[in-house]
This record gives sequence, structure tokens and C-alpha cells, in this order.
Amino acid sequence: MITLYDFHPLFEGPYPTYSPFVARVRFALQHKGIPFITQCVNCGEIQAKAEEIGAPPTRTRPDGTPQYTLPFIFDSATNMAVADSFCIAKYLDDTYPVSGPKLLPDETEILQHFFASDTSITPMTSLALPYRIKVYHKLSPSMQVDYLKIGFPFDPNKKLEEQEIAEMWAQAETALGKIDVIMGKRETLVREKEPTFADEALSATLLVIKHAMGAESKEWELLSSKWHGGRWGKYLEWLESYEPKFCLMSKYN
Ligand SMILES: N[C@@H](CCC(=O)N[C@@H](CS)C(=O)NCC(=O)O)C(=O)O
Repeated sequence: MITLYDFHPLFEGPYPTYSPFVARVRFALQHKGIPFITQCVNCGEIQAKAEEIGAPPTRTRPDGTPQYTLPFIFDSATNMAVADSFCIAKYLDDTYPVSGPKLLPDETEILQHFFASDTSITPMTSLALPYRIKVYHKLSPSMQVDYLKIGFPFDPNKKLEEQEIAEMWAQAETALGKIDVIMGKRETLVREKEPTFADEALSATLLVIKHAMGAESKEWELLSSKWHGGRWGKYLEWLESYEPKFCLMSKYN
């Protein structure tokens, strides 16, 4: 059985995680129909938990020390711990080749890696500050202290002006507009009718924007049903509801 290590869920719906990187892996496991359980980790416990299960660091801090990040998984069937969303998707393809769609077909792997680690995140970049402020205020006081120690530094009590939010929102529209132009009439990024890791990365970004603005907000309504012909709402819905044939599904727990 696979254990996925995630932050404590903060939002409603089938994908309540607040990390876009964990959301990709939740999509990946769900799309491949691989049963899994979730273990929640506080921001301050990431390194200790990773070291406990043998998950490697995913990058190096500016001071040269190793940095551990969520998501990571532990697979009791193989006794393997894997960190980093892309490496996890590759591990799932390699270890469970007949389960659900292949997320990283060989000839697409490098370009998918580039897209997932760069372009897929750009629609969220300008909204990262309001999102972090929102997440901060949903956490318990002790979790808030640890949350301020990860990611970029920010003032959780900063009041953003309407004009500032409008500008951030306009930047998100521009970033998504570039992806819209490149996708053209295609409904997916790689393969018709079946998700790949690139789709999971982009839809995780959309999901986090939905969390950031609120599923009922006028901003999300605009993005999901009006921007770029209303394609993004349908795209996210497809990725959220995709069920592989002949595979067991696993619920969030
Ligand atoms: N390349 C990693 C990035 C993961 C990442 O940045 N995770 C964040 C949470 S969204 C994290 O754990 N940050 C911990 C820290 O900054 O110390 C992946 O794709 O999994």
C-alpha cells in the first residue's frame, strides 16, 4: 500500500490539499487507480518525517543544506520512499505499468518535466501571496509559526488593495492565455482522452487558484467558465472526475 504524505487538508472537495505539488500526485494516484492512504505532516515536521521513511531531499537551500519537501510517498510493497512530484509519477509508471494510463510516455518525458516544473505553475505565480495569506489564516496558531518558515517570506497580515488583486488576477489571465494559445483546439496537453503528468500539473495549478479565490468567487466563475472560451472549468472537471477503467479507486482519508 502507498502512503502519501500531505499537509493537513484545508479546503472542501475531493482534493482538499493546499499544495499544488501534492495535488498533482493525488491526481496521478487517482488517475492510475492506485489505492493509497494519506498521512498528514505539519510544515515543521517535513524533514524529520522524510528522514524517518528514507525520502531524499528535493533541492539544496542557499546555505548548502538539503531541503526536504512534500509530497513524498512510501510504498510498502517495494519498501521504497520517493520524493518530488515528477519522480513520484515516474515511479508509479515504472512500478505499476498496467495500472491506469501511463503518465510519462518515454518520448514526452523531458518536455513534460519542463512544462510541469515551469510553465504549468505560471498562472499561479502572481496569486501566490494572497494564497499564502489565506492558507496562513486557516491554520492553527502553532502551524502558522511553522508555515512562515517554508516558501517565500511574506507578511500574513498584509492587506491587499483591490487594485493590487486586480493586477495579480490580470497576470494570471495572461499566463493562462499563453497556455490557451498553445493548446489551441486540443483538449489535453499530450494525449487525447487520457491524462498525463503535464495535465495533472496544470490542473493542480487550477485547483489551487480555485482554493485561493474561493469556488464561489466571481473570479473563479470568470476563470472557469468565461476565460478562453470557458475551457478551464471543463478541463479541471475532467481531471477531477477521471476514473481509469478496471482499477480500484481510493478515497481521501
Ligand atoms: N519539486 C518539488 C517541489 C515541492 C515543494 O516545493 N513543496 C513545498 C510545498 S507546496 C514544500 O514542501 N516546501 C517546503 C519548504 O519550502 O521547506 C515537487 O515537485 O514535488
